[in-house]
Amino acid sequence: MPATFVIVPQWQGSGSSRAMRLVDGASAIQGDLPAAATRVVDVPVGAGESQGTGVLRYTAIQSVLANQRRVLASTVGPVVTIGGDCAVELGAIPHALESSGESVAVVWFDAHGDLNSPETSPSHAFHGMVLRSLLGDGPEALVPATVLQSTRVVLAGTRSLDDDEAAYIDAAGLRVVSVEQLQRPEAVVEAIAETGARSVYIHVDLDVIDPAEIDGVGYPEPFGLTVQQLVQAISAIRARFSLVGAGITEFAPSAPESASDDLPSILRIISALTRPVVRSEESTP
Ligand SMILES: [Mn+2]
Repeated sequence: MPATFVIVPQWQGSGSSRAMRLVDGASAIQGDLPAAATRVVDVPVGAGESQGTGVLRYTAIQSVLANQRRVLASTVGPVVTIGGDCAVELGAIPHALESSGESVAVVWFDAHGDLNSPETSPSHAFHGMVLRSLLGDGPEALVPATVLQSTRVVLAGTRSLDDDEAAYIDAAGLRVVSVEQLQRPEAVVEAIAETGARSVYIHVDLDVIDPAEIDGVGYPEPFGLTVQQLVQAISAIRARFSLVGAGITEFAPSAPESASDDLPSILRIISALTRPVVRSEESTP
């Protein structure tokens, strides 16, 4: 079944000074997607308030989440969520887990861990906390009913962690596949196989890509993946596991007219996520 694209132009989860450019990024990607297969989630214009939660713009994030859940409830089959900031995964991943009915691993392609809590976060921006919230540790209204198991998470291409995030990774036993290891696409496939999962959700924060190959990200980190390596890793994953959903986040072009510099790369990634594949298991007689 072809994927439905759900656009979530949320910027309130980002702490970047160019957070509002995430709205331009979402709309630039939307312009290249088939309109009939695309839904757009309403995002409030205002920043919202933290209400003492330790989460910047907490009320706005809560209201986007409610809108996103309503849109997702009207979709059938796999969804590719287009951010917006990484916090759009708070609606997308529980929806994929609840819809798939089989054991799902989440592969988190991201330069960062997104594993802070309101207590440990230096910025209090929720996009840096979303994976930890998905794992069950966050403000009550931002912890999903279906939480992710730490044994089912694979961090991929991670290379910039706060000390508290590194400690959390060790304590929770999260698997990490480094940029170096990803020179061999099978490395991520093996890490997923170790989780025991049969299917996969793929999160892509575009900052997992090396800054030499992507311009429109708010938090560039050196020594990342090439677009080719990311596409090869996605293809290797899809050859082995069924894909229950995916997210592409954090596209924040420096100006609306410069979005076109990065769009060919982004469309290659979307194509790797959505083109039909025959899995190796199924092709073996
Ligand atoms: Mn991220």
